[in-house]
Amino acid sequence: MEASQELHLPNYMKDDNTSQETNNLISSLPADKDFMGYSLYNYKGCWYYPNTLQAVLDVQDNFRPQKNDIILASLPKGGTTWLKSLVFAIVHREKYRENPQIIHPLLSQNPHDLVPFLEIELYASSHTPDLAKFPSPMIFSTHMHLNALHEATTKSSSSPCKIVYVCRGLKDTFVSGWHYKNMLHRTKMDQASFELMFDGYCRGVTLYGPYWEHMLSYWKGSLEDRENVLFMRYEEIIEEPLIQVKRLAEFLNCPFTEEEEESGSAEEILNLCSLRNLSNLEINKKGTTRIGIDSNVFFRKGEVGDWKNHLTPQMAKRIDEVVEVKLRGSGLIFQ
Ligand code: PAP
Repeated sequence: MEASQELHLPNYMKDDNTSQETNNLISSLPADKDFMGYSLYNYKGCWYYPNTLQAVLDVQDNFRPQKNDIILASLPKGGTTWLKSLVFAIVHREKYRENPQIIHPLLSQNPHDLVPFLEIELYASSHTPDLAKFPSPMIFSTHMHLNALHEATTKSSSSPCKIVYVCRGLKDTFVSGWHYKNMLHRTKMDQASFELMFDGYCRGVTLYGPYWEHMLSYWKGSLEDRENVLFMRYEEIIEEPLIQVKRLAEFLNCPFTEEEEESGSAEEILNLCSLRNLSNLEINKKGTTRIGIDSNVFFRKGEVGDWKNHLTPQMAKRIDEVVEVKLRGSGLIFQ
């Protein structure tokens, strides 16, 4: 597929919002192309499109979280939408329980509009966005590696904020990303594109890749600072949702009370945030998120092991081998 083909392109994939200084930096960086022919640049071990890199640099220069802020970090297609809805529902649960006449925001807004991306939304449109307009505690999200995010968070004058990370087995993540790409660009790509995308993925040349480095940065960060960095896996939320929701609430210093346990508050949150519930809402079926992406592209099957329907045994073997080698010795076992 040629980059010149007319496709629906989100801003983060473009190269029209970079400063002269960033252009100079870009010209000195290792370059490659994604499977569609769009240029990616490697900055400090991570691949970015030009606009994404610009926004990441702006986050690093200008974003200084406060102690009570919460950052939801995720591997792209690793469970971002689910984590956003769960954390929003957990953190703001009192507000909506006390005011049952207020419609819960998750019923009228896409989770991505409730928890904005730092670099894909806020710092993509301004070097210094107005963050004061968000309710406290502020919940932000990012796909940046932890070492890139730390360039901002460790420079904050206040104590460290909480960071929750979610990722998913890399074969399912790839397949989810493939479907996302087709829906995002409103096109049906062919088998050759599928294979090209897979090759780039296994080489680590994909936006925010290599994904194993992404996972490792948060894995190590969570081991070094258990109080402030929580490492979660999509599969474990699927397997034991109640345990994981409670774990999340405890980590965020808002554990479920005994009364809430008895009244089934955690179960209610899980139902509200379920794929079935969210994907059937009008707003998520027909709406468009603030960053101009159709809301429905974030919801599909949500099945563990869907890769078996798409990858050949050879492809599965290739990615398993890459991951095994890259994660070896880290203590992180993730296929
Ligand atoms: P993003 O990083 O682009 O925001 P992200 O939300 O991480 O995407 O990934 C989308 C995947 O999460 C989809 O998986 P699938 O392609 O294998 O089906 C989507 O279906 C799944 N997903 C979205 N919302 C939920 C949810 N509420 N519960 C469980 N899975 C969900």
